[in-house]
Amino acid sequence: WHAAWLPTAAFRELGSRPVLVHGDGLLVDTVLDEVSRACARYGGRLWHGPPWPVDADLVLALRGAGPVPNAAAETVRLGATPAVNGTGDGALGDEGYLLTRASGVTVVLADAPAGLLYGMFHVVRLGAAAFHDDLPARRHRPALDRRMLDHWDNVALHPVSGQVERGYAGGSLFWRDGAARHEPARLRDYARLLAACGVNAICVNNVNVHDTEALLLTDRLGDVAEIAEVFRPYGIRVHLAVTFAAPVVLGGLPTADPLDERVRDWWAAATRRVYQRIPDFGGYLVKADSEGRPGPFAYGRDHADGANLLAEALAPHGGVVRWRAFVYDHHQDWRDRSTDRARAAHDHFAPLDGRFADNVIVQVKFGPIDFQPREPVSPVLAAMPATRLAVEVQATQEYTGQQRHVCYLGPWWSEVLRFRPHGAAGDTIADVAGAGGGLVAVSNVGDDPFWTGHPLAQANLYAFGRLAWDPLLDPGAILDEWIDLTWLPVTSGDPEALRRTMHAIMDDSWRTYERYTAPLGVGFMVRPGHHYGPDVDGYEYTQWGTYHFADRDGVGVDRTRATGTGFTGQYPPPWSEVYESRDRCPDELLLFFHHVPYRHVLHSGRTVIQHIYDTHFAGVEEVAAMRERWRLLAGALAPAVHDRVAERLDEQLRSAVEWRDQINTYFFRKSGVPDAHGRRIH
Ligand code: BDP
Repeated sequence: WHAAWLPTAAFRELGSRPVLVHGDGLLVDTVLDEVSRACARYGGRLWHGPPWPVDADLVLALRGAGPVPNAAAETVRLGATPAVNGTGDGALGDEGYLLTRASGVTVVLADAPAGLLYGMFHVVRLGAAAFHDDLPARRHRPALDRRMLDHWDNVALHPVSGQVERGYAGGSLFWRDGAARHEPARLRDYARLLAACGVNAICVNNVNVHDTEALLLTDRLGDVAEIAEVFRPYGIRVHLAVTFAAPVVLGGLPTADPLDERVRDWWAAATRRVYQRIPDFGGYLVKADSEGRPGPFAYGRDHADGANLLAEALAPHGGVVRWRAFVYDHHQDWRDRSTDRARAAHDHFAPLDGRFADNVIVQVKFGPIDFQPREPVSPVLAAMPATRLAVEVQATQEYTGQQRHVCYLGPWWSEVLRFRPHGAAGDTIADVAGAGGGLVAVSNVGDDPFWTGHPLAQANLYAFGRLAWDPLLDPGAILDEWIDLTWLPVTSGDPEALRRTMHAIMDDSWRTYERYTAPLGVGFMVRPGHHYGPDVDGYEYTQWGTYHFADRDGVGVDRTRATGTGFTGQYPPPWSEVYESRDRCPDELLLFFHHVPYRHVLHSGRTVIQHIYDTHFAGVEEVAAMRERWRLLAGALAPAVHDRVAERLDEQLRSAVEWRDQINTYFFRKSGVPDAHGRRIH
């Protein structure tokens, strides 16, 4: 499997002096393995002491694990002083490290083995810069302790969702046709990639837990233990999605009522068995009372009752239950204007704030609907201060081009993470996630030779890990790291030209995607079922919700308190007021919150209808330009990877044209307003 960031690249920079690794344990063995692979490839010498040679290029040392090499000893003294990091007491935590230069030696110092591993990957990212004497001494710690990827992988091939639900990168890395794949070598490479970008947790099966998958908790636990074995040396804890009905479907009980003694005992016993096999098991992930999954409602109980039941079983072992807030009625009557899918999560969960056990994490999709290319941030994230909340994003590109379109999501996630739901003086979404729940992405990886189907979609996986580690990183800089690690080692052309081209194609690709798809935050104009390509009215008159309300006069969903569904009232000020007001609402979300006439004038000065035409023409032109740029790289990259991207850009252009034409025609016919620039609309 090809062209993914190569965790050994920086070792090219090593000179003739050895690399000293200090410390013991499973994760230190991983560091040793990384360094010896690098030395085998690029030259250099690994030294695992003590005793220590006097000189070295790089020292990776555990503080408090006996005598350390000279340069590290100097750093230990530095590490104790707050001046080094400027912010705190020098504590490095379980995953942090100090990176510095001391007496011409690069030093990584950690208190725990995971810190050493992350520190080593940092050196790799820096490349030559890690060995310059002006390397600043800095302490690094993740902003979010929990950085998780959820795989929506089925063990058995599912008749509707296939091997991987919403998977666009081939089959599952873990499962095939009803059984575990038992391919540890490839899994190890995957674990290595994940650790290299900072991910420390995975869930190995689909949130929609079907019959075969339910058995992972019991009869098939051995398969999960085997996966955990591979991920453990990379500091990654394995989680399992479980069905709330497990006591019935697996335990033979007549009920799964969370308040029933037998049910509680069943979960306690099942969980005990899990920890016997997997002592560092992370916990459970649950989709309950959502899109047909079983849940506590059947017993007249609420989500706190349900989540606390599993929390109680996990607590003695240090596990967490991740309970998803993606709960809405998918059997709505489209004629009933009082139902609003956007409201559902807040309606269900906000009243439960304070009732969840300490080891419950309520996992909230970043937006109120469903991973659209543009949505406001979910108001649930501002409404549950007494609950640990995780923010869920979707790396798999269900609604963002399905890994056939280039759509670099770093800027979008960054915008979400920097959003301040309580206004300028309040916390960011990153702070909310940092308070205990962390960041989660639905994985975009499969058994495709390029890991992610579209080779450029690897950037989303990488950016996810990096933003989960530090949500304030600049997405452009993350892309730069990714280009450096992934592409520069495999190009035969001019590296700077390659870098420029990659940036030109990817930097703004999410906004390009937004331009040629559903306009101004209205969302969901996709083909029903598979969700690829345009179908403006595809969902409009179905049970799944009503999304755009376009008529001859205007378009958009009235979600105001004054005249609409009242959704704006779920936000705290100032956003409740900003979104309520048609004049103050940001352009990009206007149609999410308001139904407006086609000639309504945006802040940009354009009318809504003209905005629709202009952005759709522009979006297609941008894709055509991307395709041209990529062509220029032929010859600089291996044909297999160049062709794969070229093929997908052809499809992206075809699809963008289709989007443009359907959206423009639809709104031209509805509104009767011609394009101000006289362009042809069919
Ligand atoms: C939707 C997907 C569906 C998932 C669901 C979820 O279309 O396949 O099961 O989200 O998050 O976006 O549970």
